[in-house]
Amino acid sequence: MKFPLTREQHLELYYYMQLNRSLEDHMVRLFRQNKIVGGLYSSFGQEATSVGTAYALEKRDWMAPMIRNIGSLLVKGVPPRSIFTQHMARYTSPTLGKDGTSHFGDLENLHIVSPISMLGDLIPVMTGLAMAGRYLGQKIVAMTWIGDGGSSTGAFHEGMNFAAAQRAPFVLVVENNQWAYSTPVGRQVPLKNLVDRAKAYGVQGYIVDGNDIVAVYQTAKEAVERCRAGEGPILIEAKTMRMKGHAQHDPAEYVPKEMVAYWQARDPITLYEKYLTEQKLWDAKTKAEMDTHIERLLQQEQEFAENSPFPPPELAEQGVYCEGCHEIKAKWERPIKEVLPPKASVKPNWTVENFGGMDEAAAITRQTAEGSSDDGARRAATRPAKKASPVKMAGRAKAPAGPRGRR
Ligand SMILES: Cc1ncc(C[n+]2csc(CCOP(=O)(O)OP(=O)(O)O)c2C)c(N)n1
Ligand SMILES: [Mg+2]
Repeated sequence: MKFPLTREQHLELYYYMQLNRSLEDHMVRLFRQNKIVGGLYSSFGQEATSVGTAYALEKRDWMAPMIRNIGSLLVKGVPPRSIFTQHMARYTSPTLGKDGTSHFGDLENLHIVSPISMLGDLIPVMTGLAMAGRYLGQKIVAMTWIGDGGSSTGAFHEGMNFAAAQRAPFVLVVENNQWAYSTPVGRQVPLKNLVDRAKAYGVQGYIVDGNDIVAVYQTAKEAVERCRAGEGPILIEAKTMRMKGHAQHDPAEYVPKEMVAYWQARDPITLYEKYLTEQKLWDAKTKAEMDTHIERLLQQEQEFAENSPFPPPELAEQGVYCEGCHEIKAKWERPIKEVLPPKASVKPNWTVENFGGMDEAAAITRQTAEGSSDDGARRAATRPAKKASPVKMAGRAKAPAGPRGRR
């Protein structure tokens, strides 16, 4: 599937990536001035993954960003001032100064679920959200992101199995940025490609060059639309690189210099600038205008944040405990009788075809053992009855020449 982008959309992708990077530059300066409360995490080098995946979502869709997804927040419509004020714990921030980093959501308008610090936990949450949307007939898709490290948590596996079993319209983006704190991915996962995790749950998997914004967008868009069409969850592995330390405190001296150089040559913004020029989608004047606009906007937004007050002390005890929320009654969209556990007289609307006994496994063994080695037969016997999900390659894996060569 191809999802053609207009010139405006191409430029918008640049705008969000550059806004993402410049906003974080501003915040690094604020951090050094001691104006950021708490940690500051960088998505430098990962902008294409954040922006390209979120850009595939529609307004009605839902997302739950993680700490390195400021780009996704911007695409979904969060103004930079919310990100500044939030990091600076100001009263004007989405959490009124109560929480830091990008730990905020917007359930009313933008359909953003707040991040959860416990890695992996957003997967079952967003699966539930996707199921709720389907139940309400909304045709929505839910998306969240997880790191290479987070893909080894129990919640990841439980959540993916849950999503797969429920065929939830849910897209999981695994941002393989090569590091989890100081642990390289090869030291904590015995897989070359994290997309292989998808096979374990019988779901579709895509692998994409996470630094190639158009490839990321095309892949994410296809995944989102297939989910919306009811094909069940999809896992996307985006290969990218965490170009800074885990957070500001970490100089990341454990990262080999050659590795940094390798990825520097694949900087997503530089590659995309080259692509836009080669495709004649912009010229130096357009770029300069966009960059000036971004800088001006960020200066205004930062000023707003710096001039905002800190929260009043009494706020600390407000909004902590339930304020009548337990009195809210469920609003049943279907007759309650219809959705409660089925009565004995209700026929199940599915049929059980595979009884799961050894007979079937033995049949597969017999079939495949003919002419193959014992080992092959044994492997075949453990193979699921249905074909394992195909893994699709997209992006630089196919187009080594970079964004230019993607089509
Ligand atoms: C369940 C859980 N275990 C440990 C942590 C502590 N922790 C926070 S970030 C992080 C590293 C995550 O690495 P990765 O998932 O690769 O994401 P990245 O930082 O590279 O974006 C860890 C271990 C946590 N937040 N939750
Ligand atoms: Mg990582």
